[in-house]
Amino acid sequence: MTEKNVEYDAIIIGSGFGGLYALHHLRDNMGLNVRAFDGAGGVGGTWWYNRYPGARVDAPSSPFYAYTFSKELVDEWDWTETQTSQASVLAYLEHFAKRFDLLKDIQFETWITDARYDEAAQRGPIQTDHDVTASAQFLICAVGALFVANMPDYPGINDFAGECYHTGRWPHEKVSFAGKRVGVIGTGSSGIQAIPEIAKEAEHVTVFQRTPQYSLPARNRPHSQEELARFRADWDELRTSMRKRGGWPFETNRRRASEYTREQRLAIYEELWEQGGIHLSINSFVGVISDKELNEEVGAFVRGKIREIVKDPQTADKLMPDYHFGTKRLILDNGYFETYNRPNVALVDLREDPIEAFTPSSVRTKNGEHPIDMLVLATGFDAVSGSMLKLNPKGRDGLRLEQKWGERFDNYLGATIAGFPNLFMIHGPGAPGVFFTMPLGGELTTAWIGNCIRHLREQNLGAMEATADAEANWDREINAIAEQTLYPLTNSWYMGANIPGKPRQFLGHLRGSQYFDRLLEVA
Ligand code: N01
Repeated sequence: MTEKNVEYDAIIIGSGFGGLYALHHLRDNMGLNVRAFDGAGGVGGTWWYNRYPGARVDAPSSPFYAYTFSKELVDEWDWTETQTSQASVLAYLEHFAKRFDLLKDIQFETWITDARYDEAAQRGPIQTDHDVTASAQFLICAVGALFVANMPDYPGINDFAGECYHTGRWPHEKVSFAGKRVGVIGTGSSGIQAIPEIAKEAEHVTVFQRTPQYSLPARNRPHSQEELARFRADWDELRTSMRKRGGWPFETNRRRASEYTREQRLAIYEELWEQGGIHLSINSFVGVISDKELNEEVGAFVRGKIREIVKDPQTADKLMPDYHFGTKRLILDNGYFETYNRPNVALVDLREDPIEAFTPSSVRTKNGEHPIDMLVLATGFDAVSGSMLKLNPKGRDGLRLEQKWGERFDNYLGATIAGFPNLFMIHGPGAPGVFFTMPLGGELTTAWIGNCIRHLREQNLGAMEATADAEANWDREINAIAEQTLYPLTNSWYMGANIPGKPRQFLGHLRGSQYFDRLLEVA
């Protein structure tokens, strides 16, 4: 498609949960002239890319990991399982795009190669790799918090001659593991979801683990019609509840650990483990993520469970997490630890036996050689800041985002950046992102962005941007919250610690409900 200098009110980059809702809201509720662009071949964002076997929503799931604003949509979509599969989430987003007639305003397979701010015009011109140029008064970056794949750079990895896939860039055609020796690097949420599925089919799986992880049983199960009917009947109340309770609709337990004996606490952990999901984390006791002693008690409980499940004691030893429970993203699995009881699965602990190099047909570690036919990289993402830096927009006076964010991801509210007028981010650094239910978080952020736009237009103002002071105060505010917890003590993608050289900075807002109150206050 060739289009030159088309003028829009707003350009949206990305058509995942955030971008699709932004298109609907700005176009249909506010009457703006909007165009969305996406490098992918269809809607879905992260759900379009992450098609690896076993991919499922690993949060308090359906119907809450979904749009909340339209009761009709809630009524007409039947979620079948409590932990929605990737294919179902993608089908839902495709349905959403059709139902709200969004596809006609999205240009797929088109990357924005240049996004600038033109001070004189108070507009942002863009260029794409498809001979399309356009401009808009507002640029909405719904570019995804987990998009830019982290590719390990082991010596010789590019010489590996077998099939090689990153979980975040999984092929659309079915990948067959049958008869193959598969090496998997990475045991975060993606690896832990994929490994049990791969092991069911492959001849042999070797898991290369850098950090052993806490993972809880997902206990995925079908939804009953009665359950869905109940959710629908109570929808308005549930939605309000999600907004108030950090994205989760139900009351969480406010028990104080000190009021229970150790035996009573262990009995409670046991019960919550059986319930599965994230209950052990959110429904056990207040302070699991901030009180070291209590945190260690829960961590020890989970380690005990891993030991009970994994039959070989040496393998179990290697699987023992040694960081503070919950300070890396908590993982929900479907039979992950059980997988190590299979005869075709081996675990390599990279901390004692590091990878030295790849050959065309194997991974060579300090202690030996592991022949493989296929390599699966479940090595995660340059999270949150990475996708904005890939876009690398230019602000006032040609300031490039990579210059501004060289040492710190300064911004205001995770939504705006000083020096970048009229640019808005959905789930930017410092926004609640994965610490809140992302679809609802996107709706609430978009409502705020829409109100900013409305205000500017009503007041006949051309542009708005954050001040440097507001950014500095905001930085202090979100860090003060993070520092009340154990999160900053752990190397995780939340801290930017998974990417060599990335500035160490907590990348989220831990109190989602308070954050959205704050947005209203700022407005
Ligand atoms: O990525 P990760 P992910 N050599 O960064 C290891 C969301 N998500 O794709 O822990 C060896 O968590 C790395 O080791 P370490 C969710 O928010 C959601 O799994 O850094 N290993 C780690 O084990 C999640 O948190 C869902 O020491 C290397 C792994 O690779 C986020 O996405 C499903 C390495 C990466 O784990 C990211 O999850 C999946 C190297 N050079 C994901 N580099 C659903 O809700 C990295 N590792 C469906």
